[in-house]
Amino acid sequence: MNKVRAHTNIALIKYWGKADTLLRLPLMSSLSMTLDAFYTETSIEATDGPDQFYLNGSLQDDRTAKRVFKYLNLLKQNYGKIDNLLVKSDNHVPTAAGLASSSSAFAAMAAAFDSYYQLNLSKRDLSIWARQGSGSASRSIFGGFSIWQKGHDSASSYAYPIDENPQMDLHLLAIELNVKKKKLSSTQGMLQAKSSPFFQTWLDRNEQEISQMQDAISNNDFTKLGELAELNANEMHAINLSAQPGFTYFEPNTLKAINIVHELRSEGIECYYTLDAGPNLKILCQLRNVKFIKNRFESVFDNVNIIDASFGPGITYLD
Ligand code: 2P0
Repeated sequence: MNKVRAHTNIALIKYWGKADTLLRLPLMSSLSMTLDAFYTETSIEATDGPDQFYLNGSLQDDRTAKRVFKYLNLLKQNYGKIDNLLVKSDNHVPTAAGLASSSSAFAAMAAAFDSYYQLNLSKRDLSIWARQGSGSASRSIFGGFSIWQKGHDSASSYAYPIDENPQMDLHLLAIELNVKKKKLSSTQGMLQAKSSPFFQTWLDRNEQEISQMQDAISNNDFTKLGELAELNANEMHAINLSAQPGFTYFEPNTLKAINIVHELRSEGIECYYTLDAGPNLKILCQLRNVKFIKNRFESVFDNVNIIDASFGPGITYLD
């Protein structure tokens, strides 16, 4: 067996726009935090039967399996492999609800392929391959904080770690307001976002936002990190709202949750939010406020599931 675990990551400076859809080359660099609480475990082996993909124990025969084997065929072609493959993935993360399950999924997939065929790929090459499965997966090869540099072609567009064992007091509370599959895929959302009159401004600000976030990290400045992450997420969602036609991943409860963050801050409880291609808010806070913030959200939303995450590791080989 050759099981590999990869953790999801949350972008603090986001990837939202592609230069090349097929190769998943981004129009901007992004910076993320890998999370301990959400991960995917995947194993790959050759089989005498047909290609088969099991997700959480069930055989997939829909477009999920098609996407996986289309991706694995790229790897097979590149490395001269002709086997049919048996792929088993277990997702410890709500699938497709803006908690970026594809980031851990394709990082684990690339690493499991490498592991099964003993290709001994470098982390950089794994990041390049993971990126071609799902852009954000390029960053999940690494733990802690990492940057995916946009590059100018496939060979130069990969992630690298900034700090794989950060000492920063930083927690992310994932507020699961809705775990249903999202209506608009990230690929589609990114395509549509390009029609916003503010899209060029979004791109023009990227370099500065990355460098400010790097400074916040190296200065261990939680306040700056939170402010920058919240602003960047708001910019991304403003691009969506102002696209033509406009769209949004927000739901009524998303706005309700944003208002709670505003309220908490006005009470002197320091916290910030970020959100991705889905309605679920992620709160950035420090350990001393985790309990208080959780209690507040639980008192407003009945039976809401809140997951407390902090820094997770890069890809891990399990057996
Ligand atoms: C990110 N997101 O940087 C951004 C922010 C969501 C919002 O990357 O189309 O599944 O497969 O390359 O990586 C989610 O999109 O997109 C994502 P594809 P992916 O994390």
